[in-house]
Amino acid sequence: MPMERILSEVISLAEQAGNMMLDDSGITVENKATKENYVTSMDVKIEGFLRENLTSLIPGSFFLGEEGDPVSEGEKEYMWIVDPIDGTANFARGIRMSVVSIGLAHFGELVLGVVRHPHLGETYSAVKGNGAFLNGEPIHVSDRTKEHCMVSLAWSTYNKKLAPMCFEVSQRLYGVCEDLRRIGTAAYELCQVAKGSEDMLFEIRLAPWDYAGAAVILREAGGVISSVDGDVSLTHSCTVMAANTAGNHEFLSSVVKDVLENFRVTE
Ligand code: LIP
Repeated sequence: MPMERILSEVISLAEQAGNMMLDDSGITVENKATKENYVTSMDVKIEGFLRENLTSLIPGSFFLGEEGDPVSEGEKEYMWIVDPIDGTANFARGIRMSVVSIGLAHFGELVLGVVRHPHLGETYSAVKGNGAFLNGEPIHVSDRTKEHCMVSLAWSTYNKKLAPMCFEVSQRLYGVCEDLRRIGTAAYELCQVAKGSEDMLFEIRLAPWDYAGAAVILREAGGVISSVDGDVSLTHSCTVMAANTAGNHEFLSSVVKDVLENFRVTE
């Protein structure tokens, strides 16, 4: 099946999953490893829906989701990397800022991304080499210089021992850039960089399902995303740095790497 046809099917599935999210009555909420890390019955329901339908769309494809068993190591021709609800803490508290995030990798290279925000009616999509879109309209990163950048970031909610390092990065960026934002869904925030509303993102120890789909969208919109060691990982959490331009990505990387070294934090 051509990738454009797969994209059309994935957009439909993401919008169906988003519609499930809109009916948030009667959900149950549980904590995972820490009091800050939630999983709801809706996360599990949406992940089951996407696991069944995405692996049927490409027979033999693997599925790596936030709520299911981790995928085994090794090369896979096609692998779905899915966060059924990115921004679960927002969703569990009734803050209507959560998205469905779907990425597809082909032999370890990200080739397709869809991010759906059901409350705003926004579908971000991209296939590698074919551009990035919001509801079918082309999107592109901004050309703002670092002094005029708005930066999305977080403070290691799931491992607060790393928070001091994140606060140091925040302070250094706040002294140079225009302003900071903490929205609580990396996939949506990366899409805001892709559409030119925001300009950078930094987050330590993000999981692949938080950024896989949005990374394709951001790159196709002209942006840059990496970990501190190179490309973002498809199977393990990593520190993510994203920017509208190569120059701003270099600036962000220099700040993050200097702080990581000073705090002796390793990936
Ligand atoms: C969330 C990320 C967000 C991060 C949150 C959380 P989840 O993913 O998208 O950027 O700051 O702590 O990890 O857990 O809601 O799927």
